[in-house]
Amino acid sequence: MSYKLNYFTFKGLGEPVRFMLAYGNTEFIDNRVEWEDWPNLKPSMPLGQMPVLEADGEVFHHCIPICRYLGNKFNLAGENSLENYKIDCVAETVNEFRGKIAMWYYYDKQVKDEKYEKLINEVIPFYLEKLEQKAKENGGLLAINKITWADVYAIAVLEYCNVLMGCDLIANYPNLKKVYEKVMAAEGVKKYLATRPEDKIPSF
Ligand SMILES: N[C@@H](CCC(=O)N[C@@H](CS)C(=O)NCC(=O)O)C(=O)O
Repeated sequence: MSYKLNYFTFKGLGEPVRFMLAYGNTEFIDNRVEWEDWPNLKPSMPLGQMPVLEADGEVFHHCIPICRYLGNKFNLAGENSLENYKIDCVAETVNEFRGKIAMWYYYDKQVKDEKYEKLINEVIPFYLEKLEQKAKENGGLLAINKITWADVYAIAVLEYCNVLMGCDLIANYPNLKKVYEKVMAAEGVKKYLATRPEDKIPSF
């Protein structure tokens, strides 16, 4: 069975899918599309956006639903509706957090400078403290007391946010560090990281 992930040449919304496939020890074609090649490819994508995963004879799009699908396949989902709600809720929180950082990153320099203090001193700590608390309650995992696709998703998103902010955002969050270490310790993830290309973030 062949898997092909189509995304750009940076982490962004593609990295959670790459991490999920790696965590599941699944060989995949990591199709990193150059920004200048995108206009030709865009019309062939379900919503004219990426990530798009070709797998199991289907074409999957939207990052979180793809991760949820892979989570179900790789035994990284919950056992019941409540557990699955908790997993979804973490993923949504992390996605919202990423959205705030990504929005800031793509402003022009003047607006970025104006908004930086609030982002770094208020917005980012607000989300990280909530997530730190979750990780504390679950013994170093975010949603429930077993590793789920939300943990893998969160760490991949965090890696992207670290690039955008130019620092290790969870340096002072010991329980989030535990989540990070658990995800990074997976054999498939270690293998993926050993050959992961450097990011090339286009200037949109
Ligand atoms: N809801 C989608 C959003 C995907 C999305 O915004 N993709 C952006 C890159 S991060 C994209 O393809 N931009 C190029 C374009 O819209 O032409 C998801 O969660 O995957």
